[in-house]
Amino acid sequence: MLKPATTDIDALKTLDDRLRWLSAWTIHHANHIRESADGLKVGGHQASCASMTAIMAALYFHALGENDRVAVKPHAGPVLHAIHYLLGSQSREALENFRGLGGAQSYPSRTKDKIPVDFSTGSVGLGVAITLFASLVQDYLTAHGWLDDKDRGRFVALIGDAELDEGNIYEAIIEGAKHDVRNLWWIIDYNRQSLDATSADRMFERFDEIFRSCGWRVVELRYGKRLQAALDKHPTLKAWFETLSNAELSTLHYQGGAAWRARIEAEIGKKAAAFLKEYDDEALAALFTDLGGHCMETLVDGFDAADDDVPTLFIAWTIKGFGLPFAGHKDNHAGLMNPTQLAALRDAMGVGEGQEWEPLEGIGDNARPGVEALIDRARIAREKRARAFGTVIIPEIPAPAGDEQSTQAAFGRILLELSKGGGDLADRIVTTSPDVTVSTNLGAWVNQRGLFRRSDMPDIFAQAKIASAQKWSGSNKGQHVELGIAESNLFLMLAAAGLSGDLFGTRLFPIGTLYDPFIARGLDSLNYACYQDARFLLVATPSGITLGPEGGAHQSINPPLIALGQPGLRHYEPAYADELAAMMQEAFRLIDDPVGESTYLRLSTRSIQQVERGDDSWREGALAGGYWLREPAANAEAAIVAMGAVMPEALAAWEELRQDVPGLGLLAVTSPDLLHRGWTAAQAGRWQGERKPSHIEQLLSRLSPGAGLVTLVDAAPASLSWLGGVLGQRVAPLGVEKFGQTGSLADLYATYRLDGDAITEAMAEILLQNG
Ligand SMILES: Cc1ncc(C[n+]2csc(CCOP(=O)(O)OP(=O)(O)O)c2C)c(N)n1
Ligand SMILES: [Mg+2]
Repeated sequence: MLKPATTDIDALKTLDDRLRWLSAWTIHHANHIRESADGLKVGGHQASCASMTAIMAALYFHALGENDRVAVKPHAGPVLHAIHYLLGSQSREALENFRGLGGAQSYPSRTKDKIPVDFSTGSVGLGVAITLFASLVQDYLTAHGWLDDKDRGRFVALIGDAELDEGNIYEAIIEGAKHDVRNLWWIIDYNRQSLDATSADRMFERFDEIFRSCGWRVVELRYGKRLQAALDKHPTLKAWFETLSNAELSTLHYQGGAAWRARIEAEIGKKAAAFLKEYDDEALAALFTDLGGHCMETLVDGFDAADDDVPTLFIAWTIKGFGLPFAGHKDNHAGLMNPTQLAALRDAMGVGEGQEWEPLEGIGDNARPGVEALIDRARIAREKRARAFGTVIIPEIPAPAGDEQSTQAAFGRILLELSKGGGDLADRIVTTSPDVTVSTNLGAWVNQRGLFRRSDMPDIFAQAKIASAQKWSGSNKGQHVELGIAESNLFLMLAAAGLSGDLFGTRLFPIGTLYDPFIARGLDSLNYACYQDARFLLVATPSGITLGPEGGAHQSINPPLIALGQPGLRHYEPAYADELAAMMQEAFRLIDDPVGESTYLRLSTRSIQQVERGDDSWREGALAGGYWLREPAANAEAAIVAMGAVMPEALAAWEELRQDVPGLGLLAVTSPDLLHRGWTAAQAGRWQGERKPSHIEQLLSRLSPGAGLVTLVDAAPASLSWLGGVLGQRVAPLGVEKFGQTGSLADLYATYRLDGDAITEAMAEILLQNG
C-alpha cells in the first residue's frame, strides 16, 4: 500500500471538512431550501454523518483499493454521496433531490442509487454481517478458480456503535470463525450515542473481548495524536479522563471548553493547574475532541498497519455531530441545524454564499492541488459494475420418475441428477443450510459435491469405517456451505452468494434449505437479500400441518402470506414432482435474468400419487400460478381450488362431488403470489389502455360469474380466499388458522378441516347460498 506523503494528511483533513460540509448541506438543502409540497419532514442525519467524515475520508481517499467493497452505516449515506460528488460520479441534481423521488436515497441502495453502492443498508446490523458472507463467497470463488488473486479485495463495514446491539452480528462472527473468514475490516464509529441517548457504559471493553475470542484483531483508535501526547504528559488527567462515563463525556463535548476547565478544576484541582494554563477554553475543547476517529494521522496509521488479511475490528472513538453546534448532545440523532447555524458553519468552512454546491469551494490555492491529486488517485469504482447476467445455459430439468413421491424427495433427486449429469449449471450451484442439510434432502447432493472448506476436512467417521449414508468431508472444491443453526446467517449467505455476479462478475446459483416455519427467524435478512436484488433459490421444507406427528412448533402456517407480501421473491408451491422440476428450471432461469427474481419453493414430505399427464399444457399455467387440473364445464357453478400437498384430498372430493355439481372444476394453484401480482398488474394496465386479462382472470372466467369456490390450502386460508375478489365469485376458504399439533395426517386433516368432509360441507354451503 502506498504510504501518503505528509502533505496528503493535510489534503485528507481538507477532504474530511468537505465531506462534513457537503453532507450537512445536502441534508439542509432538502429540509430547508427545496420546496416542500406536502409539509412532511424530509429528515437526514447531520450528526451521524459528521461523526464519520474523517473515517470515510481516510478510507476512500487513502486506504481503499479498487477491489474493496464497503457497507456504509445507513445514516452516513450523504457522506458516501458527497464522496462520489467529489469524484465526479454523483450529480448535483441527485444531491439536490436527496430523499426525493429518483434522487440520492436516504440510505445507500444498490438498486436505486446511481452511484456504485456495494451493499444496501438501512436495517442496522445486516449491512455489517453481509460483508462477512461476501468475503466467504470471495474465498469460495477463488478456491473454485473463478476469481483471480489480483481481483480479490477487502470487505469493509462502517458501523454505528449502537448497531453492535444487533444479535445478527454475533451470529455472523461465530459462523465466520468456523469458516476462517478473512479480509474484513469492521470500523466502529464509536460515538457512544444511539438514537435515543448516550449508550450504556456496561458494554465498554466487552465488545473487543467478544471479537477477539472469535479470532479477530481489535484495534482501538481512542486518542488523536495531540490528545494522546497531552494525556501522556499528564497521567493524572488521563486516569481521570478514562473514568468519564459516556453520558459525562458527551455532555462535556456539548458544553465546550469552559465546562471542561471547571470540571477538571473541581475534580483534579492543583495537579491540573499547569495543564490548564497551556490552553484557553477554545483550545481545551479542541484538544478533548481530538479522538482517534477524528484524527487523520491516527486513522491513516491504523489502516496502514492492518496490511494483512486478519479480520480486524477498529474501534474509532468519535463525537456524534463533530464540528456541528449539537456535537455530543444526546438528542442530536435526527437533529438538523437551523439556517443561522448552517450559515455559521458555511462561514467557518470558507464557503461563499451561493457557492454551497461547488465541490472544492473554500479550499485555498495552495491546498487545492494536493486535494485534487488525492481525488484523482482514489482507487474506488466511479461507475456501477456490470451485473453478469445471462451467462449460463440452463438445461431442461426432467421430472424424477415414480408414481408416488413427495416434493421434498423429488427436490433431492433432481439435485442429485443435476450433479451426476454435470455441466456449467451444476458446477455453479452452491448449496447452504443451517444444520438441516440432511433433513431437507440435500444429503445426496452433498455426497456428490462435498462440503466447502478452505482447508481439507476429513470425514473421520468414514475413515473409521463406520457405516453412514452421508459423506461429511470438506475441501476447497466443495459446493455446500454448511452453516450452524442461525437462519439469519442463511439469508445473509444467500444474499452474498446471490450477489456474486454483481460483486465478482461470476454468477452463482445459490440454493438454501430450511424448515418452512423457521423462515420467520430470518425474515429481516430475507427481506434484506431481496431488497438488494440478490438472486437465489430458497427451498423451505417440510411445511404445514402435513408434517403430522412433528407437531405445532414445526408446522408452518403463514409463509405463503409472507411470500405474497415480499417483493423480489416468487413463491411456488408444487403438488407434483413434474411441477417442481419445471419450477426449479424456472428458478434457475430467473437467477440469471436481469429482470428475474429469487424463488421460494414451499415443499412437503407427504408422498402422494402423481397425476397422469396427457400433454404438457399444464406446464405454462403451473409456472404462471395455476392451471385446471380438472377442467370445468363452461359456466360451471363451482370449482375446488387447491394448492400443494392437499391435492389428493381435493382430487378425491372432486371425484365425489362431480356427480352432484355438474361441470365442477379443480383448479391447482401453484403460486398465489404470481396470480395476485398478475391481477393487480392487469388492473393497473387497463388504466393505460391494455386489455389483456390476467392469468387468474382468464382461469376464473371459465366459471359462471356467480360461481362458488372452495379453496383448500395447508396454510393460512387467506392465501387463497382473496380469489373471490377477482371476479366477485363466492368463496368458502379452508385452511389452517390455529397452531398445529401432533397427530396422524387423517386426524389432523379432520381436526383442521382440510379433508373430504370439510370440502363437501363447504361446497354445500356455498351452493346453497348461490341457490
Ligand atoms: C433494525 C433497525 N432498528 C432500528 C432502526 C432505527 N435506528 C436508526 S439509527 C439507530 C441508532 C443508531 O445509532 P448508531 O448505530 O450508534 O449510529 P450513529 O448515528 O450514532 O452513528 C436506530 C435505532 C434501524 N435503522 N434498524
Ligand atoms: Mg452511535
